[in-house]
Amino acid sequence: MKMHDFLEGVAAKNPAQPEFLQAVKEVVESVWEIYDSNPRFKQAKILDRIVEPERVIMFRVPWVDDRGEVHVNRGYRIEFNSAIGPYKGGLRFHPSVNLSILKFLGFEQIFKNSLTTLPMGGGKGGSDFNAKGRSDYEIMRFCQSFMSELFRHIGPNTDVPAGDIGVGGREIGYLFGMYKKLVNEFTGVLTGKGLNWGGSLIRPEATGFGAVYFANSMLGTKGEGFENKTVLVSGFGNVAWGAVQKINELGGKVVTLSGPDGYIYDKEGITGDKVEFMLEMRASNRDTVKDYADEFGVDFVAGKRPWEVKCDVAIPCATQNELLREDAEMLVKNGCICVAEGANMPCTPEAVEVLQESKILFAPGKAANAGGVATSGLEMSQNSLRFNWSRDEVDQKLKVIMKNIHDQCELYGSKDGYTDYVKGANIAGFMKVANAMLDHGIV
Ligand code: NDP
Ligand code: 2IT
Repeated sequence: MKMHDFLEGVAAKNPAQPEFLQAVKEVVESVWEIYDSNPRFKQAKILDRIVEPERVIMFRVPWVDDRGEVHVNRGYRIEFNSAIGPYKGGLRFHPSVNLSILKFLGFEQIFKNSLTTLPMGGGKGGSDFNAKGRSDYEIMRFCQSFMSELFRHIGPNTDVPAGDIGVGGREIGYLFGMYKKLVNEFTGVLTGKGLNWGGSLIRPEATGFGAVYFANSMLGTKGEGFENKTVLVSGFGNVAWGAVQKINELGGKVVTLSGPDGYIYDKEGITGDKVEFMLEMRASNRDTVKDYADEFGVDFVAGKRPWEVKCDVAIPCATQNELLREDAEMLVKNGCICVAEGANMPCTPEAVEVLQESKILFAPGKAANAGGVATSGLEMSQNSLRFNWSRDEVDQKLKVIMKNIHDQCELYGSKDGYTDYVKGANIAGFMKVANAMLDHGIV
């Protein structure tokens, strides 16, 4: 079979799932040559099986708001692949959530988790719940209702959810409380937990830290580092917050953040109290980054993304498809030398093409943002050991994992002096899962 025919088949089977098909196409293009030349993979139809989730769960989430009105949201859990470990991946609460977005995220998670070297399968879940303007009690009641169905599908050795957009420490707390009540067990069934009840040090910062460690390794291949670099960050959530801290620590200067309302430009750099203010913005449920401009008297550009600002490095940390072809062209024109995806699939395929053709350093999310789930894996290890590692121990392990992922990308993606991190990450992630699937027979 030709690759084109295979992709046509997946598209015909999954109509109206553009994000999922986008993610599948990228992986299949990277691994096709290896797949096609391996009779064992083909005979076992590994690719046909890997693009089909093992299980998709969809459920009703009814809840009552503070005024007594009843709302009904839709809940999901995609249990995509358990070849190398229990399903593992975040929960996203955002009004844009649908089956296509969660299947894309679950699919990416398979290869990302494989790259971490830890025993975790791939999964993702969430709901189209909109937290904007909601009170803490409303968020709590929603989380409780969501878990009152999800609990029967998950478990510390079955499926271990965590946070993603709209799900941070507060939401994980409400979800965990309900799980514990229903199952009557205290286990590490969720990651991103509070430090007093099984959480790991560094987990809140881990995705952003990991992305910056990864970008630092990329820069290192050119004899560069973050020192005195001007950096664009998008988003203002969990990942952006961790990235800003680590860039500051390594001597870089972050000059932008963004939200659904536009972006802020802070030419002095986002440091000190301004970094802490990001947490307030995220917790306010107001969903506007303009609050930062109002608080600190910096520029706010309504309705735009930050990619027009001159920079050395860009780390998109908001959401999928937020950096388009014309943005990539602008970055290259302005002298940007490195783009590392903190979010999942923030760059469109056209943007990736521009960046790679310009031979600037580009890393896909499944490699660059794997530090979050890797540290979730470390949280699971600590829970199993019934022990807590120090901040430094976790950070050291995270550094080693990110370095290892960088090495794997180089191993499988380097050719003629240029590293194609997309190809490298996809092949390295795929091989381990595909071989495990072969070992398990046709199941
Ligand atoms: P948060 O909810 O903490 O922050 C998300 C940020 O992105 C907010 O600024 C949010 O604004 C913005 N955003 C979300 N959707 C949109 C949209 N449709 N248009 C514009 N802005 C949007 O989430 P995280 O920081 O956890 O996640 C950010 C990205 O990183 C996501 O792609 C996620 O999948 C990825 N990621 C997260 C990991 C984690 O451990 N948390 C690990 C690896 C990757 P708003 O709230 O207004 O939508
Ligand atoms: O996209 C991701 O890797 C996450 N949202 C983190 C998943 C996890 O299980 O920690």
